[in-house]
Formats: sequence, C-alpha cells, structure tokens
Amino acid sequence: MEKSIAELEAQFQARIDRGESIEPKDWMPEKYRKTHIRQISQHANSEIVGMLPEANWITRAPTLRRKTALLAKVQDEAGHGLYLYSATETLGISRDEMYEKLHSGKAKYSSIFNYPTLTWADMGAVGWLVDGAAIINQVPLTRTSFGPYARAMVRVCKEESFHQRQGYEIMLTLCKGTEVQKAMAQDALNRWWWPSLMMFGPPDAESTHTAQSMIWKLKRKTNDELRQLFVDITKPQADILGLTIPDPDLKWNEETGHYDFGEIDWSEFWQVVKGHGPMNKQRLAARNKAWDDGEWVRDAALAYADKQEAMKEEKQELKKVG
Ligand code: FAQ
Repeated sequence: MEKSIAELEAQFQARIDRGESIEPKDWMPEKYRKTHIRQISQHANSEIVGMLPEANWITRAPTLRRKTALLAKVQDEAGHGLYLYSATETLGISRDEMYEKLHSGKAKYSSIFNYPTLTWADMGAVGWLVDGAAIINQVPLTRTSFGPYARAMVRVCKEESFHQRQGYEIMLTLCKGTEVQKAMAQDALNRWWWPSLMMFGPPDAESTHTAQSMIWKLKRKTNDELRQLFVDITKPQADILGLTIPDPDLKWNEETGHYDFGEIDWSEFWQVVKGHGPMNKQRLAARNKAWDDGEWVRDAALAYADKQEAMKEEKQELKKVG
C-alpha cells in the first residue's frame, strides 16, 4: 500500500534523528529540498561574490609572498563556490537558474561582502574575522544532514583554516610594525568587527528558518550560539595582537563563562541585506561584468564539447560500417 506523505515525513525525520545522511536520490519533503536550495545556493553565491573584495588587492599586495597567498585564497573561494553550486544542482535546480538569480539581484549572498576593502590591513581583517566567522559557522555544517553539503564542507573548512591563518598573520605583522601600520590594523578591525558579527544572521528570536533547520539538522547550531562562540574565540586573539575590539560593552562574564557584548545595529544589517549597503551595487555590477566578459570562454567550451560529441558519433558510425 502507498504510504501517505505524513508517514513518509515521519520516516524521513526518523532517519535524520538517527544521524543518517540524506542523499540526492532519497525521498525528501519538498520544503527540505527548497530550504536546502535556498541556503546552499546563497552560500555558493557568497563564496563567489566574496572573491571580489580581496581580488581588489591582488595587484597591490606588498610582497610576492603575500600576493601568492592572496591569489591562492581567492582561487580557493572560487572552488568553494563551484562545489556548492554542484551540491545544489543535485537538488534539482540548474546552475544557469542560480546564476540568473544572482546576476539579476534576486538571490542573496552574505551581507559581509557589501563592505569595501580600503587598505592592505583589510586583507588581514577579512582573513582573520570573515574567514574566522565562516569557519565557526561551517565546522558544524560538516555534520549537516544533507550528504553533498556536509562533504563539501569538510574540504572547505580545511581551506578556510589556511585563509584565517594568513589573515591573522597579516594582522600580527602589521601590529608588530610601525605605529602607522598598527593604526591601520586597528582601523580595519574597527570597520570589520560589527559586520562580522552580523554575518551569523539575525537574532534567533527573529530568524525565519532556524527552528525548522535545527530539526532537519541543516543547522547544527543557532545564529546566536555561533555568534557567541565567535566572540569568545576572537577576543583573546585581539588581545594577542594588542588591538581593541570597538565595543565598550565587551567584557568577560564570570557567571556565564562567556563574553558579554554590545547591541548589534540590526537596522544596518537589514539595509545591507536589502541591497542598500556601501558596495551592493558595485558587487553586482562586477559579477555581471565578469559573466559578460566570460561569454566567449563559455561559447568556446560548448563548441569544443559539441565537436567532441560529433567526432565520437562519427567514430561510432565508422565502426558500424567497417
Ligand atoms: N547576509 O532565518 P535566517 C564565507 C537572511 S561564506 C545576507 O536566520 P538562515 C567564505 C537569510 O538568508 C559566508 N542575508 O536564515 C568566504 C534569510 O533570508 P531568506 C556565507 C542573510 O538561512 C570568506 C533571512 O536573512 N556563509 O564567508 C544573512 O537560517 C572570505 C533570515 O535569516 C554561509 O552562507 C547574511 N549574513 O541562517 C568567502 C553559511 N543572514 O533566505 C570569501 C551557510 C541571514 O529567507 C572571502 N549559511 N540572512 O530570503 C548559513 O549558515 C545560514 O544560511 C545563515 C542564515 C546563518 C547565514
């Protein structure tokens, strides 16, 4: 006898509760599929748009060593975007559709990439804080219920860890340098601190998706839990650098065993998410330009693939004849 949707959903949830991995060909509720397409494609978009603020500094890196590391990091982000688009495709959406949504401004990507990178110290701050926040968010995702996403996260996290270290090392070098260099590092921290806290998403009480995503084990920790972990890990790192986190309310709380921190400006966050951040227009324009400029490469690759296919068919015909 055919099972009802309610029975299928109960069995599906039981699999998740037992810690089983859900694979693309398995039955899944439509809402599970859709919310995974939403989160994983937004994540992929973030990796791709996230290349732009740092790519801005590749030609101006101060030494060959810095340039090599930055170039490798930006290329890694492209790779992350591609694994994540592939993982999303297994859920039944085409890459063209995802690109179209990104390029037309309909799809989201992380708020953090709508801030400008003004000085070389921003390369340090982005690696330290933005990749640092990304790791804290993504390590729990290596245990997310959807197999292709969890597996992509394992490799992504290894690479993010190198990115975080290269950023922190830039900060350390600047902080051990001249007064001007240290001031540059402090200025970068001042500008990137609050946007980094916003990366984790709205407070749990206002988060649309967290409750359901926790039940499906798409999310393994909530936005607020991850944000707190980030503050707890990052504050001692700032102390080692001798830098001050721009939050007068940041202090250790003996009772909770965590740092308390100040109020986040959520109106700024929503402005950025809605497309009115400092760099939203430039980011979208740069993505569209890269897409348009790459048209001839896509055409050439397709023409080559068509030719290969035609040659294969011709060979098969000849075999039949001969
Ligand atoms: N920016 O209900 P929630 C990286 C939206 S990768 C923009 O809490 P959810 C690597 C959210 O989509 C960084 N929008 O949503 C790198 C939803 O709107 P919707 C990206 C945001 O999904 C480093 C609405 O607000 N990482 O940095 C943001 O449960 C350096 C309500 O929010 C990931 O994507 C935001 N920050 O939780 C690359 C990790 N936050 O969709 C280059 C995977 C929330 O209903 C250089 N994603 N919104 O229209 C996640 O963990 C989750 O999706 C969250 C949001 C935690 C981001």
